Amino acid sequence: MSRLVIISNRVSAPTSESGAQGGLAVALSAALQESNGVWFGWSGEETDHYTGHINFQRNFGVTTATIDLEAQDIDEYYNGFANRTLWPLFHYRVDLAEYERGFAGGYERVNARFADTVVPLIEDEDLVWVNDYHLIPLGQKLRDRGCANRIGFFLHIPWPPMRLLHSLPSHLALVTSLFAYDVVGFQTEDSLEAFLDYARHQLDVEVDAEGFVAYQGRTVRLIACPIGIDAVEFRASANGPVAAEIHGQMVSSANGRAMIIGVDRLDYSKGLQERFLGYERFLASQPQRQGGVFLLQIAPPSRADVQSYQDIRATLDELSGRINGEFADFNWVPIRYVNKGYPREELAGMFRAARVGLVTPLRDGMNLVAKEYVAAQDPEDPGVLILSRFAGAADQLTDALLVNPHSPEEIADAIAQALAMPREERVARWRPMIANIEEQDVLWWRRRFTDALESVQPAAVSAS
Ligand code: ADQ
Repeated sequence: MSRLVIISNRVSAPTSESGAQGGLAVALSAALQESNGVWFGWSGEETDHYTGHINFQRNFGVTTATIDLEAQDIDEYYNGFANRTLWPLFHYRVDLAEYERGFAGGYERVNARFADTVVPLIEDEDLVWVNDYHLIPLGQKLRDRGCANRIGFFLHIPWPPMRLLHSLPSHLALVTSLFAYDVVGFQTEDSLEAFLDYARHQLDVEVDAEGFVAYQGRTVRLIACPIGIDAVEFRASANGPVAAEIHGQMVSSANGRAMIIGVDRLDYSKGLQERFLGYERFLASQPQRQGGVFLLQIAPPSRADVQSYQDIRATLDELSGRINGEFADFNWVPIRYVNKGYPREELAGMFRAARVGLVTPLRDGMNLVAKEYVAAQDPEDPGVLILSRFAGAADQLTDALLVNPHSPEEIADAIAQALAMPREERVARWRPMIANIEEQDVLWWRRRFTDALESVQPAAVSAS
């Protein structure tokens, strides 16, 4: 395998040999170890003045190279264009997307800074793998600096429909910059199709049978490449001592009640407000179930510097309080709402203890929680996954109870169906899902992407 240079906004250096930090970091770290590669990105730290100084570290066989950014970069590039413009727009929330010239300028500047800093680290035969919406124009900026390597890009979030993308003032430049890459990967066929729809209508280009599209002298291969989890590791966690301890605590604190679990970053795309309303509808429509069930919603805050995240947090505080006030009894609280993160082994134990996994994003590139919930289940007595039709994972996990996350009635009906589902049906639904999750795991994803990248011919480019 060629040496790999992975570039992403943030770098997740391994913290242990076993990779307790999760599937993506483990999969990429394994690829970096095998190929003696390097992982480059922002340290997450702020500096008074940008210097471009690279901090190299080597942990458990993985080399990371990080730079600090100055306050204006973080405001305009990260909190601004990435999280206040692209994130909402790509999750179909045009109402929340903010279009500020300063954001767009900061995005270009930081992408140029990434390119300037990483170019000297790239050797002739390296494969370069750029990740996610923070860095869409990076490939173009690397080409501008004479980088002739094979460069791939993977988008972890959905690609929006053409009509929505039109609301972005710089949509044409953003899309055409993707043609600097050799391979562009999407989570789903749906996202790939949405990209192609734009390319056909705006750029007048066509795709061939292998997914190659040519535009202005460059050819890019488009692939759908759904990300997976490290299923073996997660199942082992669910069977391990930490999970067993947590499982025991959950069972005793549930006191015979059925637990429904939700685990999400606190983000408006995850459909938490709609989920609470669906659960409220369930409680109201099934009075005989009240007191016999509870929802554990774990939602650690994220992107707290962005107003829309402060707003959704306030909304959920209010809504969970209202529902609890409406239905709770002296010995029962219908929603346990927790704003903190938990170690993966503990999450695995909680997932196993839950009769129902409630995963209802309004839009999601993939959604790894859905896969983790399934992987954590007891094969003899698995719980039921309720999954949004609008999560990328719904393409693979077709045996889940699929719902429209905007419909409180559908969520309420699915909860009732899940709680009443006989064991034979639960097992019959779980088996094909776990088979898919084990086969198309995170290593499968990584190989599929790097194989596609390795198989393209490097194109000659000249520095401009
Ligand atoms: P996210 O939007 O962050 O990822 P997701 O795919 O669900 O969403 O991954 C979240 C990860 O964080 C999971 O591994 C989960 O276990 C963990 N996590 C969430 N809440 C936690 C908590 N309270 N404590 C500990 N861990 C927690 C983006 C895209 C997704 C895409 C992924 C990967 O938005 O669509 O699936 O990237 O490509």
